[in-house]
Amino acid sequence: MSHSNKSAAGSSIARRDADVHKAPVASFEIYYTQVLDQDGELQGPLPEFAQDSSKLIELYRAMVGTRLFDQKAIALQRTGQLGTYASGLGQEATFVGVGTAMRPEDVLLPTYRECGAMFARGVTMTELLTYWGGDERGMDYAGPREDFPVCIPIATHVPHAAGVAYAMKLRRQPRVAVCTLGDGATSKGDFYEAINLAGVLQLPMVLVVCNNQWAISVPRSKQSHAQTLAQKAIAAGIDGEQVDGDDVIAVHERMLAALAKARGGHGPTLIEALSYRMGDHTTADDARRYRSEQELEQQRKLDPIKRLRIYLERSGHWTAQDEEALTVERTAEIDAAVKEYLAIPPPAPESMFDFLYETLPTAYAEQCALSKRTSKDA
Ligand SMILES: Cc1ncc(C[n+]2csc(CCOP(=O)(O)OP(=O)(O)O)c2C)c(N)n1
Ligand SMILES: [Mg+2]
Repeated sequence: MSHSNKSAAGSSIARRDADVHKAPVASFEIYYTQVLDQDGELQGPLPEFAQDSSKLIELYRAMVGTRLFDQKAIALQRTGQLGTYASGLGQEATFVGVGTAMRPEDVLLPTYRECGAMFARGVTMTELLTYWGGDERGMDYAGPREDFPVCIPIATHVPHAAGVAYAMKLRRQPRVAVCTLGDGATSKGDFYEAINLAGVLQLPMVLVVCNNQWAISVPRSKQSHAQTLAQKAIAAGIDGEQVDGDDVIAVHERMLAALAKARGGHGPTLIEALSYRMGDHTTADDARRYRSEQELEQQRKLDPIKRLRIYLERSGHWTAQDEEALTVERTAEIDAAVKEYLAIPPPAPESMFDFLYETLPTAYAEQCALSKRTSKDA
């Protein structure tokens, strides 16, 4: 069909539409929340929790710690002391805002980029380094025992989160399952199935779509034709909203609201946190191959740490000396964790079978026995 034929067909559809009676039956709006803009200027009143400056300082310290850990992890990978690592550079406000809003009894189901949320939950730096060093024991957290391990397969943990939330609901527990996922993950069937269930069963669940504008080399514009990812929630009959994911105050505030709603039995919420992946996808990637330096330059202006620092300094709650002391303190903590991690003896090769199945199928049981014999001989 030629282009002109197409337009003719289009206008005939428009003519036919005008002939029939139609009335709107549903309409929806997606709200966007921002408290602190990129220059550290308040866009409205401070939420109640943020009126306590010590709370803001706690969030700031957590974001700085996350970034320093991230830099160290990349340096360790580059020097052959860590496996592939997925940096959260630029997304610290989202992850810290999410993790710090949860209660200890809630359950976090993260993907691979959210160390800021995991630290807030009580996962240690040593545990995370152990995991990224290729040792599954790093996921056997001493702290948040019921939080889920890092989920590498995209979106497969979203139905798990619905299952966890369903168990909480059946047991009448005032707890919430929080599932963090990427923009790319919202294209998976697992995601749609899980949010449908969350809506139907009115589960105590908060989904945080950490929209960092990229899914490896696929930009947001090629991920979905939908204007927002938050609106995907509407089709599942659940509330969806956007938040400035580089504004830790806004993220923390919207999380508190969604958690309270879920805990009170009023169902799930999907929060799309708009941010940007400032680093490569992982240490196995080179983002210069598919995105421009100009884009990165633009995004650097949105830096979540910079804007809160400006705000804290302007309001007289933070100084250059505080910054210096924080860097020294966090660096020492990270160095101690690295030392501890490097001293852990590597796992036995047969441990790869440990967490696969409750009862190993015969073929694997044989391989496991063989592996045990080989490692004893070695
Ligand atoms: C089921 C599955 N398919 C493909 C991959 C390969 N993969 C790893 S990360 C990724 C992109 C994910 O993008 P997004 O959900 O936006 O998360 P981000 O990495 O940006 O945080 C893909 C396709 C995978 N890990 N799992
Ligand atoms: Mg992404």
